[in-house]
Amino acid sequence: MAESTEGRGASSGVHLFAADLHLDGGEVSRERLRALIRTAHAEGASLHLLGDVFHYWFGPRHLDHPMFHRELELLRGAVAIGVPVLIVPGNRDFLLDAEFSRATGVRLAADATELVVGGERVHLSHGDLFGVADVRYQRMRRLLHAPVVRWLASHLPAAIVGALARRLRRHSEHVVARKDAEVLAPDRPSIAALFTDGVDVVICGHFHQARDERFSPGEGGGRFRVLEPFEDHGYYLRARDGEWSEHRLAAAEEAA
Ligand SMILES: [Mn+2]
Repeated sequence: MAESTEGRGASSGVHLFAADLHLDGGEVSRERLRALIRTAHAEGASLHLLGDVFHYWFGPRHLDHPMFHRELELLRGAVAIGVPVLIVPGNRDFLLDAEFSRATGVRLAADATELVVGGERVHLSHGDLFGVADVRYQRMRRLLHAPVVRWLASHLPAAIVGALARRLRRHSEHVVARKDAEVLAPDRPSIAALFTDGVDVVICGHFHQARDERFSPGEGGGRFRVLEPFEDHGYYLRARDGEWSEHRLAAAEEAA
């Protein structure tokens, strides 16, 4: 099981949030991760990565596979120089587990976690849990999150699990292509319920369509942000003492 970091970590300082890095072993995504870590280090910030950090992750055996060795080295290096890194696993990397944490020093959250930033309660998740209208997906998600799947993933030979992961990915792309936007839209009542419960800000990724919306008082009155996928232009959200700002690493890369 993922190590839970549930509970309200009250934290001061600078926080950077990014989602959907979709690291694929290629240089472009890896260099962008490097730039994000460099930025976090320069700002003395903690880094919160909201899922689909890896385009696919087929369990602890992936640690031995050369595909992500340099990415893992970058994450390990970040933690080693004092950048706290938290990952909330997404639908593509839900098999990230305690072995990954031990190997990298990255903290893992469960499905969702909460953080207090500048006095505000911030709810962090990948976002796939908000796709409740998607009954088939949620059924598949429950199946994939069963302990037996984790057990299998840590005991099957890497080649077999790798082939399974690739097949799953093809399946998921095939299914997503047929879905209409309505089904893929985040479920408002689920988010409003969090606001009603006292959450001030809900941040997620997953939907691949950026959004920044203030809910009405009748819907709990919080702020709902879907982050632009980091993989597009290196987008990240920055919070410092209640001040929020949006950035893109690509602009800095182009200026360099
Ligand atoms: Mn996703």
